[in-house]
Amino acid sequence: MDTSAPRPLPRRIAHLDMDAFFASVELLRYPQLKGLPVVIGGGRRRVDEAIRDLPRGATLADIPISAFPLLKDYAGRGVITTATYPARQFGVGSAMGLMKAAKLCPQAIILPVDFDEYRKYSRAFKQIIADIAPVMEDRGVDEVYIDFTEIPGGQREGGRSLARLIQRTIFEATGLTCSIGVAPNKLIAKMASEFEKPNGISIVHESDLATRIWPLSCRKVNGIGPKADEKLQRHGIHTVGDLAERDRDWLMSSFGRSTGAWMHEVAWGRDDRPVVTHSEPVSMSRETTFDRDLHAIRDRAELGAIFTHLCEKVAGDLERKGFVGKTIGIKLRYADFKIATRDHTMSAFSSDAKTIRRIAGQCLKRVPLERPLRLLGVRVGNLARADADGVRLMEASAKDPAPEQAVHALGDLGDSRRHGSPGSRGPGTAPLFESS
Ligand code: TTP
Ligand code: MG
Ligand code: MG
Repeated sequence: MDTSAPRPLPRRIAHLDMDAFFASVELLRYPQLKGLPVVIGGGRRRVDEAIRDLPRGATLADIPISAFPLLKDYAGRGVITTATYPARQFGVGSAMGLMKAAKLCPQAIILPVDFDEYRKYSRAFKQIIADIAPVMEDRGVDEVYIDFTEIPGGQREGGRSLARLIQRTIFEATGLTCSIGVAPNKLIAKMASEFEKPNGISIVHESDLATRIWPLSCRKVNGIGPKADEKLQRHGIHTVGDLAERDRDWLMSSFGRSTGAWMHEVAWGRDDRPVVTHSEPVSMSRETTFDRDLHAIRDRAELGAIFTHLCEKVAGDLERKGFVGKTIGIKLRYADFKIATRDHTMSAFSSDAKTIRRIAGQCLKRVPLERPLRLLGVRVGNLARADADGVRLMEASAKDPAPEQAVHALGDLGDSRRHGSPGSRGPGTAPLFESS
């Protein structure tokens, strides 16, 4: 009998997530705000420029705290992207409307979003990790999965010592803190990274399922959203443990075969998805929420300018990252928060702003435009590397019309160069971070 075959090492998967990421990056340039409630949201405003009018020789760190704008004085709309931990004590957090946040924490300082800066730090911390533990999967602007299994030291203390090394190296190089969960798989690692936030590490073993995972609410499972959770609640299932008690067959008949089977696996802490090192983006998009609701006819020029600007931004993103796309789509949010999307797939790839603008314009003709609009977005999907084999580019002059459906009175929105004024844009356009 051969007893010499090496036993495979137990899988140790880490999930790392930066703490209050956008806010923490802002505090690097405004260290005087450390310990204060700060929220990040809204577009750049005049007051933001004012606080940067520094006397000669002074730095951003010299700006007195009293010079920063407060949430209570903020009149615009939009949502908070994130808040510092001191602000979270007041119940303020991601995706909350600025108006509501101002009621909860009027004294919070509000800073505008600066995606370029966050992307810079995002690249930096991921590079640090990849240098230490190269089996890393990019999961968005501030988080990654890392396979510790085969990394030297990755098994020590269940992964704690490698996690500590990564945490310390990121902090020394950037001044940013993160939290890490190490577990037998991605599913549990993702939950575990939240256990000790901020600046924490938590190690979870298979044997900890009942004590550490089952007490959690089902919403903590990555993949169980508010709708599924509501339905689970209606069946008296509140925690992951409640879910584990249910019969697999019952889950499958109540939630559909694949969802039900997946829920059963999740409840028992099973997940064998690998850490995928090269995740390519599936789409790139830009969208903007307007300062005030806009009407397709009355505000045609302004909307047209914003629309063209969004297309140019997406084209720029594609160009910079070396991608081309085949599917072009739009997204509208009406004043009543209802969303409409349309897209069209072309016969060849493109990253050209004019082509994107033309196809997106045709998509726009296929949605109702009578109601006031709150948000406009442009997306390019079906991406390929611009230099990949077999990628045929659309000729700039080629006509690739979207199937014309009901053509609305508005027709195509105007062109920014003719109608738009530079000041008429909404607050900065937000790239949506997406990977697979
Ligand atoms: P998160 O990791 O969800 O949050 P966070 O890093 O701010 O805080 P935590 O310590 O709890 O991890 O998101 C990362 C960044 O993504 C966040 O700093 C801002 C942005 N973001 C949004 O813009 N909108 C959102 O709704 C969320 C959840 C995040
Ligand atoms: Mg985070
Ligand atoms: Mg995150």
